[in-house]
Amino acid sequence: MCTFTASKEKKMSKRYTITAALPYTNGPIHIGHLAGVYVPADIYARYKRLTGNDVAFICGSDEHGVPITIKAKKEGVTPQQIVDRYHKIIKDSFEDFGITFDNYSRTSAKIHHDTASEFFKTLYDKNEFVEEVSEQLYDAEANQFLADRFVVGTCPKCGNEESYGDQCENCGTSHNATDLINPKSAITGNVPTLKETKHWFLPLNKHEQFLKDWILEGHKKDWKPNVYGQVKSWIDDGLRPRAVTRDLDWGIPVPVPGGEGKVLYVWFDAPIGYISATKEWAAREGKDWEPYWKDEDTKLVHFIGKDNIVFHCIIFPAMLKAEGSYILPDNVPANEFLNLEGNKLSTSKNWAVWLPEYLQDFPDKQDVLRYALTANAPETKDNDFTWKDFQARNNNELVAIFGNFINRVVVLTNKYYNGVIPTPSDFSTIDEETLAAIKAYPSVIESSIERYRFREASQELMNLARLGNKYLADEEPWKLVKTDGDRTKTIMFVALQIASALATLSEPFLPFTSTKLKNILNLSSEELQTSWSEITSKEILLPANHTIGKGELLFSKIEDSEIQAQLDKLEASKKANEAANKVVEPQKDTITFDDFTKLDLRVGTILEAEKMPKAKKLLVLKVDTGIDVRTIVSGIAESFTAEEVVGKKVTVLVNLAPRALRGVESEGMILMTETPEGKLVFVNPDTMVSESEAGVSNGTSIS
Ligand code: B3M
Ligand code: ZN
Repeated sequence: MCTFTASKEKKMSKRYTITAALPYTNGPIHIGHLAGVYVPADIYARYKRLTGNDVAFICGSDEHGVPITIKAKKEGVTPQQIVDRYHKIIKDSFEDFGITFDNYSRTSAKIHHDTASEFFKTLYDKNEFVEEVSEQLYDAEANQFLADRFVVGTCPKCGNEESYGDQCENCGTSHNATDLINPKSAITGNVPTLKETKHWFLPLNKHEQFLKDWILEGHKKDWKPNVYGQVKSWIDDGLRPRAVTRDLDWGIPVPVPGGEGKVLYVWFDAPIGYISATKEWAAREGKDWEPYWKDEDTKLVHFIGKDNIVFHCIIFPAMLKAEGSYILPDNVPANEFLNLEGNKLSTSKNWAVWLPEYLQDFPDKQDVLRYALTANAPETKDNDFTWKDFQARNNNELVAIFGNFINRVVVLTNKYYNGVIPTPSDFSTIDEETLAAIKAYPSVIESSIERYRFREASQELMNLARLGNKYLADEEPWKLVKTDGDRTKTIMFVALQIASALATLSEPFLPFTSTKLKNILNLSSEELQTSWSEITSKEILLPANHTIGKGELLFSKIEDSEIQAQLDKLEASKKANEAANKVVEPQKDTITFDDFTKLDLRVGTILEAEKMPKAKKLLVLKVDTGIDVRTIVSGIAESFTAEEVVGKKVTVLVNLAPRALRGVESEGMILMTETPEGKLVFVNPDTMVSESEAGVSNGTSIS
């Protein structure tokens, strides 16, 4: 549908290469990814197509890198199995969610390996790398170098104790693994040693002046302050050479002499993935890929999250500049982070709303999530997603404003005129004003989108629906229909023009709704569709005598119970996490086997028991140990009464030195242990399972 409306655009078409960060293929997509990257990128791409531009919207799976190797190790499968699994899950969920990539590729594809290798070789041949043998962190036990996420330590910049080797997720700083304070291997937990190895470095220092001129001078005004600020602080700190190769076995082999057994750093190959995915798409479409990356008239825009800023604004541009034949990004509108119900989103803690699960729970509500995430997008600061807000955005805005307006227009048109749009008579001042207001919306929304303010843009769209509701509420056609047929026709005609504009303007934000609405308004032919710019230029959007379809609800209310079910799911994740992270009292010092054999443990039977006078905790027991009957004073009176212990079989330590308690000599000890809930129980010989059955011994074993 977007293609034929686009063809009607008179405006000069421009070429756009729009990229969205390639997700790591070690888990599904969650709402943080959607809000930060994919929803704004899709709004932008749809809008650019709709306004008649030539768009390549590019993404794909980032299938190299340590996170994937770690996941594979954890599951005992190969990295290829991991990426095959998640590539499919991610790709399918993007499609179901209506993200309109022109190509969703993957970095394990041959075209990508070839493109990245060639890129590396070009820089190598141009002497753009510095080759250096240096000492890198090494885990002797795991027999491997510790690059990137294989090493964890304290961030030299912010003090976060869980920084990765290449980047701190807390402050976003990107560093060399050897910069970490107190590094530890993520594989064995060992303190790494240093070992010499050769790598190729991209001398970022060499590109410092160019980066200063291009970004600090050239993009001060048009780049978002959060992006500009991060880049500036990086450059101000001074740029250093960055290793772009790694001693790992999963990745693209280093294609030059001496590169055997080494691979390209994932952040070297991944952004080249945008180029290979464009090539793959162009080949499929019978197009030439090069103008999309090499023509100065092409506008290149990278949509990313804030943790990717340095790679897209400093390292990748330095690579492109060094190569020499590529254009540079026009803008990198990175978003901040989205939190969930007040806590950081976390894959490992399962604190997330996963897209595949969302699509299962709310199969026809893609637009609701798109809208909730856009209206509350973390554009200038971190933001919080709450299920209550999600519900409110749906019930109070999509249902009560947008849906309600369309429903009233469609129901009344069907009721009064059998669905045939009436011919208006003279327009009143309010009609004229309303029709003029509609014409202003495309440029109002456009201005927000051009500044990457998608929240604002989505609110302007909602304002048009608000305007429609207010118009109907003020003009009250349902009252006038009894007294003034002509006036009613004019009102309904004007209201239908608003509905038609909403059908077009909602497309980038609410694509499923837009399609539904076009169907309801019966806008199947190209003639009847209004393009973005025609909303402003055309006198009339929906002509009289056109017959619209029957009503169909665009949105439906989300009930409290549905929200509660989602909150319960999160609560369950929290509980599971707490259980997994429960701090257990550290065990006592290790004893030797000899120590253990000194214990003489016997099975005994309690023959008599009585409370020790004036002692809360003590019972005085007579125990038959099999060798004798002896007195044992035991501190169990708070857990058991004297009556309930008589007759019990117990485990007795019989060679403990006798000691007097409150004047009674105790000649041994009854073994007790605690359940995980902290309840005291006997180590009961009758119910004891064998060690092999139990997996672990509960602290005593009787030989
Ligand atoms: N895969 C990082 C991420 O998922 C990385 C982006 C690559 S874009 C070239 O956050
Ligand atoms: Zn940090």
